[in-house]
Amino acid sequence: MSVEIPKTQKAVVFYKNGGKLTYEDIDVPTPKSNELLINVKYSGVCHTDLHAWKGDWPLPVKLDPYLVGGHEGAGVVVAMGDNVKGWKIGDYAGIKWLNGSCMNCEECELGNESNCPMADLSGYTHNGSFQEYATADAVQAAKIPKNCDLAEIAPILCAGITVFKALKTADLSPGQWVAVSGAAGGLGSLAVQYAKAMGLRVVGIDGGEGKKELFEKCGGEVFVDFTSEADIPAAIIKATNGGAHGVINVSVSEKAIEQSTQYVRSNGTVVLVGLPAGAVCKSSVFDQVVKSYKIAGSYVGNRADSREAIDFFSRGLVRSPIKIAGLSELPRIYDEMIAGKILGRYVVDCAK
Ligand code: 8ID
Ligand code: ZN
Ligand code: ZN
Repeated sequence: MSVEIPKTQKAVVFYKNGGKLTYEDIDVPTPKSNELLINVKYSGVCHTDLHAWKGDWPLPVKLDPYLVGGHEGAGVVVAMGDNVKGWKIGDYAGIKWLNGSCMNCEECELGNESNCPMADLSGYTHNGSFQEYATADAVQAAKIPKNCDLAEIAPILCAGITVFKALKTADLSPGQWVAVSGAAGGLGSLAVQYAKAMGLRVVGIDGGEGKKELFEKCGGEVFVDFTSEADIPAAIIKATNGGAHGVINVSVSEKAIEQSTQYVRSNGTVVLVGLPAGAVCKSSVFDQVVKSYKIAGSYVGNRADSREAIDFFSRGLVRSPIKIAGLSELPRIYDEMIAGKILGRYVVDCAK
């Protein structure tokens, strides 16, 4: 089976960090021997895409001469390189943040591919999913079951996988309390649902119009509004009768991260996921020793985490709270993200 592939396509690109985001015609890439060419139907818009455009992390983005962002791409395989195994034309495939890794270093050998020093990142070091046709290493591309809606599954490819792995990192048992800080954003609204599906009780922290309603729709139990609650740690300790057993930090706020060390329960785990520019996680050494809590970083997930997170979605245990827009509307979506006004996740239709 072969599919007609155009020579050029629409994409959103930028030529320098913080520069104009232009909706323009660019060449359709040719897959390397190890790569799939995916006709991207929909792409989620992650806050990481905003960091990549701003250039506010200590890791430079690839600009040669431009970058195509996006790393939550869901689409259809239309071509592949000669060395690709296990895929066929017409399969549904997902573009993840981890586009490819060396598969040879100790981290790759142990299944920690996201920690590979040679990791190739979609929408950061490798042109991503804000285009109609994108390439992905066939080993890391996500297999998407045919029963899945491609718009709805898009956010699972970064946000879903990331929060699923973060919840595993928190090492919780059914019935325990997990706090999700940034609970109504893209990652947060999925974290609440995965946590619920794992039998956990969820306290959420976020603020702004419609956030509490979305949190409750996702299955959250207690909502703390950071814009009106004067003592957030005290409110959470009271609601959970002693503090959250685990905390998933998905806000883009250094202050919120520091506060999470104050409301985690003794022997609990603070998981760092959100990446506010230049942030430092301050933890009182006295409190950390006496309460014996842990602080752990969690960075997307490996291939097994990806498959499992997709499986929760395809079985209907989690749903994506999405709003669909056109790819050309990306600059407006970034403005809304900067203002903290997005409920759940924006997904862009790459053909519009
Ligand atoms: O693998 C990883 N570690 C990984 C993967 C994917 C994304 C990390 N991230 C990072 C992103 O780069 C970003 O820094 O996670 C962060 C959150 O991504 P997102 O969920 O895509 O962002 P969002 O949709 O804008 O949601 C952020 C939420 O945080 C709330 C906002 O209201 C919003 O709902 N928030 C903020 I900003 N300040 C808060 C505060 N002080 C807060 N919530 C509670 N307290
Ligand atoms: Zn992401
Ligand atoms: Zn490696």
